[in-house]
Amino acid sequence: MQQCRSRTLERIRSIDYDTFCTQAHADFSPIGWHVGHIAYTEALWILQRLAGYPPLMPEYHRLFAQDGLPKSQRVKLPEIATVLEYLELVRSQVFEYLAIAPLEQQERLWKWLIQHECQHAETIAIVLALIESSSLRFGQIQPPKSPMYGGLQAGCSSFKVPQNGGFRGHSQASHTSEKFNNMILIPAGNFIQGSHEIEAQDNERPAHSVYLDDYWIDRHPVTYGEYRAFIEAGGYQQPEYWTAEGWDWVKSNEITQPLYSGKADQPVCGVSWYEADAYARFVGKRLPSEAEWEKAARSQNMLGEVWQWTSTWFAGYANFESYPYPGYSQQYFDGKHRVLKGGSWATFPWAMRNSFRNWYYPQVREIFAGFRCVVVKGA
Ligand code: AVJ
Ligand code: FE
Repeated sequence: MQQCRSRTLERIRSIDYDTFCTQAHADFSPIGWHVGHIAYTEALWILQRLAGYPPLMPEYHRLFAQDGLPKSQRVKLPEIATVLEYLELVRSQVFEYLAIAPLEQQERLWKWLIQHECQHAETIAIVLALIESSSLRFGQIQPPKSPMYGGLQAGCSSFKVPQNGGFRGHSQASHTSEKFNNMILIPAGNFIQGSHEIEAQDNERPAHSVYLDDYWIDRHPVTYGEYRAFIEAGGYQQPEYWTAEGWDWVKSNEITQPLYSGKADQPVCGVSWYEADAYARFVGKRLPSEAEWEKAARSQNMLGEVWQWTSTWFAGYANFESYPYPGYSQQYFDGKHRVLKGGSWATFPWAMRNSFRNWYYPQVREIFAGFRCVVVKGA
């Protein structure tokens, strides 16, 4: 918990009050709200629910609860120092309780809470990237550079995709035609999807066996260099590559390139599901299902570069049981969110594993998301 907290605080180390309160985008709350919400959530689940303490600072309930104010009204925040004091007050009481807590019976909730902070810390990184770029009214957003992005900057070096490295070779990997260059054959068979580990979120459970036929998957996420070919071929101007919904979205938002910029050998970052889906069609491939992604991840390192869109709608696995509250995952089983896998360079390690499931609307491109493609033989 302390390591996670240090990294959260490092991420907001040198921001000013303006940055703390800015709503950079209608879909994202200000950074200061996320900080207060991290504290509020820790107080609610550990101090109130586990320890049975009365509500701490109830005046913050409306402001920092998930179901409190609409995002646009989360901009009137206490001073940075005041919110940080709240964070510290909650943490000191939590650690006092930890000394006597029956941790064996509570491990799942404590591990859930760490991952809750990780997810909000990633959203903070997204908001920072959006704010940093807001002076650039045209063109793409530059990758974060300032020291305020400490963690992000370190991540940017691992952002680079090795031409042929990283993967030691699948036992059955082979290449047939050019289309299959830099693709790996994942042989037909069953694998265990999801997780029953104590860290696993409700939506990763229960672990279950899934059979998949042979398929080929990209060795690395699609790079800016590769994606450029799509842009230069007029991909954003030609409806045949897009779903009807995607084409409407591209036209009405005048989208012509990914939101974030990068070098030719870096993974594309800042594309919506629609763009990922259209590119895949352009190269005669398709997006992987979540299961295809997850099975491949068993034999390939696929974590920590960019989140990767899949063709799967976010839904519960058979016998899903919500935890710790229906609003965490179940509320989003609405057939309107697509699953993302893998984790980005802004994801803390406690919330990054092959079975982890992220979800967003298909038009969201502010998150650190790219994609890789799959194809089956004969397709
Ligand atoms: C899974 C990242 C979409 O940040 O909205 C945080 C996770 N849920 N607090 C989000 C979450 C409640 C969620 N995402
Ligand atoms: Fe939350």
